[in-house]
Amino acid sequence: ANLLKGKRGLVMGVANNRSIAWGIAKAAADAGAELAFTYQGDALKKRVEPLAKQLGGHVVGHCDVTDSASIDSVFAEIEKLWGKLDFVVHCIAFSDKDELTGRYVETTEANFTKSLLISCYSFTAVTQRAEKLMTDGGSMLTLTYYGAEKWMPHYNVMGVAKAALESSVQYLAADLGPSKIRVNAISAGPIKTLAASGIGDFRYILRWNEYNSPLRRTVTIEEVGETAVFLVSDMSRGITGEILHVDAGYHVVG
Ligand code: 0WD
Repeated sequence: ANLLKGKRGLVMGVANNRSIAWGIAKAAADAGAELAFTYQGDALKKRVEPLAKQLGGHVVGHCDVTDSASIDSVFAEIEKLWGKLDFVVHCIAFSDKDELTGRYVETTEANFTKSLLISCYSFTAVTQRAEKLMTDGGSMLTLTYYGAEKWMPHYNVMGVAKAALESSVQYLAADLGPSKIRVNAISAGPIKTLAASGIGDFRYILRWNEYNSPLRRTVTIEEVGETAVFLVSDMSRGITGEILHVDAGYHVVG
């Protein structure tokens, strides 16, 4: 189907071909979207450039969301390239790995601040810039996890950051609704990616989901990608402020 034909989207957070952002990019390109990509630092540039090329996408530069000038420069590039924007996919999160194991109560102020800045505030910061380019309305999408809703082993400060991110989805949806910009999140089940490998006992969490989710399996980046296509397409034009679970149903388990 050509659900995204004529639409132009920015994809942030591709680290490699296992990234959720990459699953979304592939599905969006299959659906006819024209894509732009950012990368974080030179090490990832080498990975992102060939991937972007594979989908006929543009690389609009380095973006480290802790550096607001780099966010501005990426949006300036997009303005030059397209003059407007239809959707943004934000697949960015960070916590010091040492704090994704053991007890949440040990979280340091420095890692708390950095985790919330990168994993939560950056979506708001990106939305601020995107709003100006979404002159025909648009769709903002971010990625969250069930650890925002309930305690999960080892998720710790990321759970707190995701709770703040999910709340910000609601506030942003209300702010941007009058401009016909929708703001949603996908709450994905656990998937083995670079970021996930930093979480303690991640293999056990995958296994636990295989045994206990209603569909008795985990989900893939392709499945998250296809749901993302729906959420950034006009098919979902009545949906905003939503946290949509793509988790083989695990969220009903409790
Ligand atoms: O099980 C999972 N993998 C789940 C992931 C379940 C539910 C949600 N998510 C979320 C993550 O929390 C994140 O928000 O999905 C999003 C994408 O994560 P991913 O695909 O699992 O992980 P990965 O492929 O590692 O991409 C995350 C990327 C970074 O990769 P690394 O591993 O190098 O930190 O986020 C980017 C970076 O490319 N990133 C940043 N980008 C710009 N500025 C920054 C930053 N400061 N920090 C991290």
